[in-house]
Amino acid sequence: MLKIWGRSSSVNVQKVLWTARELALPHTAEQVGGKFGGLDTPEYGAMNPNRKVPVIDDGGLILWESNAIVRYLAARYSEGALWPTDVAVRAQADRWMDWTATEWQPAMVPAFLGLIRTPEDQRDTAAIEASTAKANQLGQILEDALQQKEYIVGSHLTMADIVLGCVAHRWLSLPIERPKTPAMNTWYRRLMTRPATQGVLVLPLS
Ligand SMILES: N[C@@H](CCC(=O)N[C@@H](CS)C(=O)NCC(=O)O)C(=O)O
Repeated sequence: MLKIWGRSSSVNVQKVLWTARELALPHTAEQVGGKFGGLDTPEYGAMNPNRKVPVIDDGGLILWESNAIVRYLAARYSEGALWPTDVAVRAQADRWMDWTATEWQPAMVPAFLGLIRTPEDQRDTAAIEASTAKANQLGQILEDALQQKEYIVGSHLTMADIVLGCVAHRWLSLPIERPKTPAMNTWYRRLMTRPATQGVLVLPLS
């Protein structure tokens, strides 16, 4: 059975939990990392030398890096659905997944850590403001791309919506000033009606 390690408050773990639930894959999920600890054992280091979450074990295949895990699960268990078979469509899904991991997600990290995980009197306001401005600028790119679209690529949910959706959940839930993003809000609400997101994309952020 698929095993997933990682605290469910992690956006990167949420991507994997949602994918497993979306595909109705029988799985176990172990809370490790953050306040749960467990990343400094020799056994965990052997699975992921980065000592980060998430990690999966699927029938002996140990894998880390959240987007790689989502791609693997989609390719193995959801060809033609979460995993677009058309190479050009898949390239666009990959493009949005890589953009999320390398641009949008890192841009909002200082704002997230400052506003959600740091006591008010210890916050670096300048860092939070710079992070918010960058995350908002990038959020506008996704807003523009979602105009007149139900999903980010193609006509149905793909792996790219899952990865983007987890990060959009975080951005849309941060206590910051944001530009108006009606297309993103409609898309996000559509994603949040899916049973697989219930209990995974939760509030408040923590
Ligand atoms: N690029 C990696 C990043 C993994 C990562 O940074 N994970 C964080 C949580 S989001 C982590 O393990 N932090 C240490 C901890 O939770 O104790 C991925 O996408 O899987």
